[in-house]
Amino acid sequence: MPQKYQFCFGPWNFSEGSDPYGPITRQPQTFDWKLAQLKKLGFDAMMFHDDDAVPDIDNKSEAQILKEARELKKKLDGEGIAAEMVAPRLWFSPNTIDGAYTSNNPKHRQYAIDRSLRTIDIARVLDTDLIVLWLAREGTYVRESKNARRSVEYIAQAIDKMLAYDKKIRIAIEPKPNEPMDHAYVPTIGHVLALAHLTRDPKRVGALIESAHCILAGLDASDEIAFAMAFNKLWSLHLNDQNGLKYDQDKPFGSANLRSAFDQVRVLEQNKFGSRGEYVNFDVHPFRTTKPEHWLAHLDNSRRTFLKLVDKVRSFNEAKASQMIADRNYQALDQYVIEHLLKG
Ligand code: GLO
Ligand code: MG
Repeated sequence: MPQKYQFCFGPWNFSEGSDPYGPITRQPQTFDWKLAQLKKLGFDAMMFHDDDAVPDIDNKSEAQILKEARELKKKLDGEGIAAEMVAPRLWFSPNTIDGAYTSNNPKHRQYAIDRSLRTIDIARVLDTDLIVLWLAREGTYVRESKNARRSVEYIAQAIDKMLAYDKKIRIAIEPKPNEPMDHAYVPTIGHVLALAHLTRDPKRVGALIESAHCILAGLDASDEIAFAMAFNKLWSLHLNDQNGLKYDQDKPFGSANLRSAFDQVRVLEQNKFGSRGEYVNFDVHPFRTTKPEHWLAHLDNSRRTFLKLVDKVRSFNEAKASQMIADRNYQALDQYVIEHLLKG
């Protein structure tokens, strides 16, 4: 049976167009509006930061956090939308200026752990066992400002606290080599899988791959996907695109490099991504120039491109490709891929 894919995105994917050089270009919308758009587009699930689920979380009691999470769960159930994951947003607070789990200030490290445990509380209520860690500020601007070995140990210790707090959760680390940091401590999927082995339960620590983050690390996203899948560790996926080594662009999937997008979909198909209930997430943003009336296009287009590439993968003549490979005629194989992608 061919894989039927399920699709997902997060409320932050309706971004408003601000960048370091200018303000927003689209007026912020409510959460309810975003949920209605997700539903309208026919997506299956939503991803959440802890404070997407419970806004202003730092100023709320544990009881209030649980109450608001329950209200959200009711809303999602009413729409038939699942929560894919919850991620602690550990990069906004004044307590995480110098990093979260790796801050040089012990009080701030504790804040990061406490907040991660609240994230787990929210995930339980939203009925997902997946916690995502994008380790945004775990790195340095000034290399000598932190002890790199101790930082890796701090991250493993923080993960241990989460694993001990809830015996059912799984943690998917989303590596990214830079931005906002100059250098991040967990830059690639190989680092993620190695870090899992420093924790108390490596089986419950896996990976989330984002296409653009692989490109920023100078790596091929389809090879990174295959690497994680060889370990059965690809628990979530952020497809998007990125035009080389620039700021993090989060372009629509396939927008910069269609062939790479084809290779990513091919590797997902070959390894049956989604057969264990995993979602295809698009971590994409509208261009700053996008008008409010075109605000859904980057999400809809990413899914359209993905599904068209699924067709391209399924109609790729594998027998013909195998013959070219047997003949070591990679010149012909290269051209066959190009012509297959160009075929109307
Ligand atoms: C930024 C990341 C970010 C995460 C999200 C989930 O570069 O891709 O969007 O995926 O915060 O933790
Ligand atoms: Mg992402």
